[in-house]
Amino acid sequence: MKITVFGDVHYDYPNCYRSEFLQAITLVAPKMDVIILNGDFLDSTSDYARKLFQGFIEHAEKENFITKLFFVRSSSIHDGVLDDFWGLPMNDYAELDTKIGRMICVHGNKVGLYAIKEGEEELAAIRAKEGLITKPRKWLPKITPEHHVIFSHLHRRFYNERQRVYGTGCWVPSNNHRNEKIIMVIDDSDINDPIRNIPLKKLYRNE
Ligand SMILES: [Mn+2]
Repeated sequence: MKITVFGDVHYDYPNCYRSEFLQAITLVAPKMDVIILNGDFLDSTSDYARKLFQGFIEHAEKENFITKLFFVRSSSIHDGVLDDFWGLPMNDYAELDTKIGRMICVHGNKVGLYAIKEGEEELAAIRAKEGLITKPRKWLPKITPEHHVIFSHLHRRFYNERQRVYGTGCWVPSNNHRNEKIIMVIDDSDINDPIRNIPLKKLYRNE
């Protein structure tokens, strides 16, 4: 199974790398079985956000990847418009059963993930996963240490294979460019390197 995860797109935000995001998702979609949009897909609940979202859905229909999409909701502040599109598959998390183990995609705000200090985002995410294991949430499946947990929300890209904790980066400006325009691709048939963060530039080179 091939899965791609995009986090914190903030599609209607003025400085969103919107055309690059559209290029990235359109380029990877044909090779993917599932495309997870891991929360904060939108930035506001304005009419403009609704209109842009409608345009994105029409693009996904035209490019034949609409049936691959799954939306993970963050908050009503950012993802409130999604409620108007209740026909699309969406939930507060996505759980996937893969050959490399179970995988949970969730937006960090839902599970109390906040980085207090710059540079401690990965550690905060590891702690958040531990918190889910020791204090299971009613609305989430029971999380075990074996789960791969993919967080968005911090707008930081990180990858901790040992702890099975990952951060997705963002599609809006960040104080460090390495967090921007990241495509997370999971290929559970690739035993050596099943989870990769591919920067947009590299994606173009591989084509
Ligand atoms: Mn965000």
